[in-house]
Amino acid sequence: PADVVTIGESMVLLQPMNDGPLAYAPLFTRSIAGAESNLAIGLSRLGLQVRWISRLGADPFGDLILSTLAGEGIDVSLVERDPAYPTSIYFKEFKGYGDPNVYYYRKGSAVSQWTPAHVERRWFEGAGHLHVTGITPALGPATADTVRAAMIEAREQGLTVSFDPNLRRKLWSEEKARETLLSLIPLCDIFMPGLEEAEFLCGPMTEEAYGAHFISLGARAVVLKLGEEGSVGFTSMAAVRAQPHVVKRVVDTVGAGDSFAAGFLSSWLKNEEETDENRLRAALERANLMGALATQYKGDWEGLPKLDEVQRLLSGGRETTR
Ligand code: KDG
Repeated sequence: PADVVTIGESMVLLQPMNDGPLAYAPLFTRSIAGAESNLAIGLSRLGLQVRWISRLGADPFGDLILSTLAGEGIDVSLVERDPAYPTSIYFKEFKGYGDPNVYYYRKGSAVSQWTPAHVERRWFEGAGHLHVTGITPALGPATADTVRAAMIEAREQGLTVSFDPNLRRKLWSEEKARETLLSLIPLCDIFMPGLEEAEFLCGPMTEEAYGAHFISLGARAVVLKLGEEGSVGFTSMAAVRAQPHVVKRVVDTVGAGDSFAAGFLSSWLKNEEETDENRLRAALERANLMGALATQYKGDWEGLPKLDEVQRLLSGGRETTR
């Protein structure tokens, strides 16, 4: 049985070997990426059982994604292959400063064809929690309704649900994004936006006001990611601020939010008997560490830690390196 089910699209990722304009990049490394599978890898490395639900083309890149995720111990047995539509790809462009640019080639992908009719009871069977992001709703004409149907079905089966808005402006208009993302909040238990995403959704407010607002929309817990400032979490009973885990240099920010979410959920889901305050504190501390560690390598998930490393870093223990 799965602790966590997650639903979304993964792509083959081509990263230039050197920084600079993509147009002049002759050499690439090839990997895979996708917000939900990044989270799945993070959770699996932390010892949780994870099922990844998706669609892939019946093509070699689909094979690569499946075998990579299976190699990370993730249950991919319910992933569909569609011979009529391809597996997506995306490129990063490192400028030598700031966040990398990304270029998507994912219109008309196998996932873009998802409709609510694809949602199956067995996706959620035996599982305790569903994680979705705001990327999937942007991918095709009926993918927002598919995510909505999945959230409803999961809740009917007794799962809790987390939702990371993961705003991707390159995928849809601001109006559509705002309307759709706001409409999904009442279907989640844990809402995890970044500060800029919260502002995009509701306009400028204090952190406390964002917490109260998203709770009034139906979320039980709200987690605000503050980047280099750490994070804050809110429930109706508690408000907790967690200091950032400071790193010397940031190599690649892409994937940090997914790693943060994996850190948060891996702790939150295992600490049900704790008070809201203790539960939030432990989950935010682990989330901050995981988010920071994800920025230390190029690639969206390769640098994610295993459980013993996380425990050692959180307890201040020393590493035996040789
Ligand atoms: O959060 C990281 C993801 O954005 C990245 O891995 C690729 O899923 C992806 C996307 O749609 O940007």
